[in-house]
Amino acid sequence: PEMLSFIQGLPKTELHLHIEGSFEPELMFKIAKRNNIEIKYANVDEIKQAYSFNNLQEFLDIYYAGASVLLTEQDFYDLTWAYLTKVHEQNVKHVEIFFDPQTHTDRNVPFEFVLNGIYNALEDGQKQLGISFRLIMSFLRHLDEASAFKTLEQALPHKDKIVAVGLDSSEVGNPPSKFQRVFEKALNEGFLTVAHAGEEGPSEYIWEALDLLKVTRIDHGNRCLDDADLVKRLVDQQTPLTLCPLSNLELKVIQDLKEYALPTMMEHNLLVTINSDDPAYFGGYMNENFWGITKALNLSKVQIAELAKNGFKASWLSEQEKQEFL
Ligand code: ES4
Ligand code: ZN
Repeated sequence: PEMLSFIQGLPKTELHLHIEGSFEPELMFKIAKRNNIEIKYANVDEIKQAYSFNNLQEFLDIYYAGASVLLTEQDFYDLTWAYLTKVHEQNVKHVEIFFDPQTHTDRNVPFEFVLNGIYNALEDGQKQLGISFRLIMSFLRHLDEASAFKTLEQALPHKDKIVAVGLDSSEVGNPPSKFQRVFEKALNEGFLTVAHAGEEGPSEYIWEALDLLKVTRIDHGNRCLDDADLVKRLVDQQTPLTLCPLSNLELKVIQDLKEYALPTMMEHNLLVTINSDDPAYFGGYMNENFWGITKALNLSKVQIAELAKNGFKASWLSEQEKQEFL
């Protein structure tokens, strides 16, 4: 369809992407084989069958299991390179991606294998594919504060490579306040901060992310619509929300894309962006996310173009770098 080629042609950003969530079954089998690891599925079809989730936790259990075959620096390079070549085909010009070091360091994979594998691929992507990037280190919120502090210490020698810290994994019961002191140290060390908030958790968690963690963006943030004062705050400050439509659908945060509150958010003048979260698990990269909401909500070209531009506005590119796309 013509709308699909319009979406394809738009220069896009990706601001909410877990690199471990881009791990496609084909590559998972290849890497498991060369690392002599058995995976519990017989083939790619069986893996895809298993990707059916009723909530965030059901997904996370499978996502951590998948990531457990990643061992060497080359594995992390290959994972990241596969992602970059994929989004290059979709005209993505700039990415700001998460990695979850604790998922790997807890299995005794050295922090530097993870970081260097990912970072070297990002640098090659910049040179060979023209995709600019920023890297965000995300803490697993189901783990304790001490583990997050230890992870932050490991990142300190690599401030040239990591621009921000984030917060992901099981949201309900693990509020931003649990990591206030870790984020305070990260801020003092010069990192930007972001946090997943208001995906499954309540709007109070979004307030905490803003007030206690001093985040410059909210990842997801859907639940802000429950609180008019919060919406006003987000609009006044133009704090971006990194929305992930297919993720919300697959994790049953919403039951149908037709009920997605995106038009309401745009009417409120919230700075909303479209992202893929964990594309290998949720059935689509950037174009599929844009196409899904376009069909379900009957979006116009003007609206789609605005969403794509919002991605550049919400990014950490310099004002000068942004100008090319605004
Ligand atoms: C995640 Cl969708 C989502 N939510 C929270 N944490 C995550 N880690 C990877 N994907
Ligand atoms: Zn996420």
